[in-house]
Order: sequence, then structure tokens, then C-alpha cells
Amino acid sequence: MSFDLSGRTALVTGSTRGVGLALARALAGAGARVAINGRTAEAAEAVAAGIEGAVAATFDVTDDAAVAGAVDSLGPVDILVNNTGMALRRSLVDLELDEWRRLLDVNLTSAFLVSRAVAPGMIERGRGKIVNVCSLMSELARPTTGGYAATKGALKMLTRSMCAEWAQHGIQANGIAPGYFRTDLTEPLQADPEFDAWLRARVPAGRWGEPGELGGAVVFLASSASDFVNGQLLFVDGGLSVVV
Ligand code: GCO
Repeated sequence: MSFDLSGRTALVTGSTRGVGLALARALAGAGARVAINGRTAEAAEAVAAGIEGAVAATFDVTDDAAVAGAVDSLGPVDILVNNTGMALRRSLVDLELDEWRRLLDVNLTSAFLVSRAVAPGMIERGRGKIVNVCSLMSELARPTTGGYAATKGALKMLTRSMCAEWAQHGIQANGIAPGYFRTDLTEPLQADPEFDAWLRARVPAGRWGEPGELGGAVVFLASSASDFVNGQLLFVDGGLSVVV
């Protein structure tokens, strides 16, 4: 029963496709009422219609006023998954200031804004689960992903800061750190034979991950099975982060 999410409401940001959608499906499969978030109503409503009990929550996670309004209209949020993220593969010298700022806004500030909006209700109820979708790149870097890695490293420390301030209120804030998965974000890498060969040799499991393989981690961190786990990053990477 400790993995059962029945009666819980889960908001998953950026959940109309890719990893976010896989996480939303896993939470719904464990019994949660899932709010599907995207910037356009059409996509959020179409995805929500295909998931039992799901609702659409259309708002821009980088817009403070929109976040506050959306969280108010959703009602109590028991589980928040901060998934929204974007990648730009640029060397640091080629990364424009507006691109850097956009990465910060989408990958990091969004998690701050939505968490700050849902936390008061969680504090009042004395319980809540926050799962931040960090990354293998919260710990490891590679050329051309400096802006992305910087935001994911910061998201790791925001996760630990949430633990420091909110654990006393019965809130568990943890992160999932995906390695290399078959998503639209990595399509260019999958299509590059040289990168694909490098990855298969580099990952101990010898393959790309499939988005559905992140479901167990998010259900665990969203459920009472993880009530004494706080401030941690759960790496789902086929072993990549622990071998040279
Ligand atoms: C890259 C990849 C990585 C992975 C990320 C997933 O360009 O190296 O996009 O950033 O997608 O580690 O969390």
C-alpha cells in the first residue's frame, strides 16, 4: 500500500510529451489524479483526455502570476513534479545572454515559482511530495551543455534547500536524475551514429533508457514509501554516473 497514490493530486509541469508525460502516466497508474501542464490548452487537454482521472492545467511555469492563479484553481496539490526543461547545445562562448537567461527561466526559476506556490498548502496540511527532475548533468558535464548543466546543478541545490526548510513540515523534496533517454530532447544525439556508439559503450547497461523506465522512481518519491527520504537525487542512468 505504501506505493498507492489513490486520493492524491499530482501536478506535473511540462507533461504533454517526453519525460513529463511518462511521469504523469506512472503517477496516474499508481492512482493519482494528475494535472497535465503545458502552455497551450489544446495539447494539455488532449493528453489529459487520454489519462484516467487527469485534468488539464494550462499555464506558463515561468510566469509568476499565471502560476499563482493556476495553483489556486487546482486546489490542494499533494505531489508536485517540476519537470519543465529545455536544452540548448552551445559552447559557452557561443551561448547568447538571452539563451542563458531562457535556460535559467525554464529549467530553474519555474521550479522555484511553482514550488513556492504549492508549498504553503503542503505546510498547512503537514505533508507534501516535491520531485524535481534534475539530470545526470546535475553532477557531470560535457562540452556544449554548460548552460543546461548549470541549471540542473542549481536544481539539485534547490532540492536540498527545500529539504532544509520544508522537511520539518512533513514535506519530502527529492530529485530524479535521468541519464540518456530516448526523448525528443535527445533526438539529435540518437540520430548521430558516432554519439550513439559512444553512449552504448559508455553506459554500463549498454543502451539508451526508455521514458517509461523513469516511472518507478517517480512513484517511489511521490509515495509514502519515501517518507524518510529527503534532499536526495535518484539517478536513473543505466549506471553511467558511477563508472569511468
Ligand atoms: C546531452 C543530453 C543530456 C541528457 C540529460 C538528461 O546533450 O548530453 O541532452 O543533457 O539529455 O542528461 O537528464
